[in-house]
Amino acid sequence: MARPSGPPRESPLSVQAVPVTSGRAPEGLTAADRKRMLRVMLLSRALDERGMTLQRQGRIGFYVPVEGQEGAQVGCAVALDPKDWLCPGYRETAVALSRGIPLRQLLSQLYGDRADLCQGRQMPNHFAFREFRFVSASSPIGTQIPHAVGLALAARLKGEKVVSVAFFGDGATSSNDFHSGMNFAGVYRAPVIFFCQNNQWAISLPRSKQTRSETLAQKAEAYGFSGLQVDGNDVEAVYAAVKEARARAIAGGGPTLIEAVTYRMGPHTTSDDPRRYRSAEELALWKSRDPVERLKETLVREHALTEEEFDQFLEAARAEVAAAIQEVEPLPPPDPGTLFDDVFARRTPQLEEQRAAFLAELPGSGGRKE
Ligand SMILES: Cc1ncc(C[n+]2csc(CCOP(=O)(O)OP(=O)(O)O)c2C)c(N)n1
Ligand SMILES: [Mg+2]
Repeated sequence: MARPSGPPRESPLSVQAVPVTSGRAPEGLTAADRKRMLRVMLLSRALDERGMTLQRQGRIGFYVPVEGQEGAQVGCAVALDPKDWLCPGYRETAVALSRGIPLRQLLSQLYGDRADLCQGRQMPNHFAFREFRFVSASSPIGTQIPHAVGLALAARLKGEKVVSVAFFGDGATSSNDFHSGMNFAGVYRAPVIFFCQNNQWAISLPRSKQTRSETLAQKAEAYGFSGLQVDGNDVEAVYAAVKEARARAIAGGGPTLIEAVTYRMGPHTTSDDPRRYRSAEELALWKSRDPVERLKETLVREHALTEEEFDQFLEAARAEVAAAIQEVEPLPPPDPGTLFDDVFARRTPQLEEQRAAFLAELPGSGGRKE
């Protein structure tokens, strides 16, 4: 396994799984590609800014920020094929944006309005976009891991040259599903990438208390496949690591566990206050390793980007989010009658009966029946 070599390191940021020299993009990534990646990272950050305040203003009920993890998410998503399956958790908004899922659809899900594909039945941030192969986000920790393995095996049986990717956190490596999924994938050499964003915290539980293993990546060894640790705040390093894992999976070489070492700069969700369990110094240290700043600096150093252009990108991202909010916010909530849809392909007589009784109870229905 491509285990990080040498003694335990003081800073996980000294670990690089792939030799990506500063200022030189991995093969196949042009400056224009990296600027596009930067813009998606900024879009995610702009959405975070507004998502947090919309919740505080009572305009949406809940929000899960990505801030700090944009490099890991965008680096991974860009290295994939649009037909690859994505099995996300609740924090994969930048993955969704990278795949090209329209901002309006994400916002409609956050508002739970009539244009929301889930018709307001899911928690905010628990996206599902079938046409983008973005599987319904898992809230129970780790359940998406065996789902990804199953999708990978199904795709192989169908002769599709695709991989599936399970996105999960450091905390999920303690779940039963992580171990059963990893084992099954190892035994069947499933074309799957286990993409673990080690953001140092599982709500208030630090990485140091999650496991005695020196790295999360090394857990792959027990299941007989490759594990590697990559600097998750280096979008180019993540891209290269995922490209390599994908190529191996497609070639029949089996799964890879990638541990992207990163940091959740914001709260776990809008229901959390991280000041109660972590220090300002720790946050400041990781803010100095901000993946957005890092990519910006690289591009500026290469003369591929100017400070003014960066500011324009940020303003454009904020304007795009503001415009999408304006468009989505006036949309009405889902029609209550839709509650009985999507349970079965066709509503059963019992559901029809219940639906009619329910509609008749609605205020202003005047005993409405359909
Ligand atoms: C099976 C299960 N147990 C507990 C929870 C409560 N819970 C929600 S998020 C979370 C922490 C997950 O941490 P991690 O896997 O590191 O992901 P992160 O939130 O840091 O991205 C927990 C324990 C849950 N959702 N599901
Ligand atoms: Mg975590």
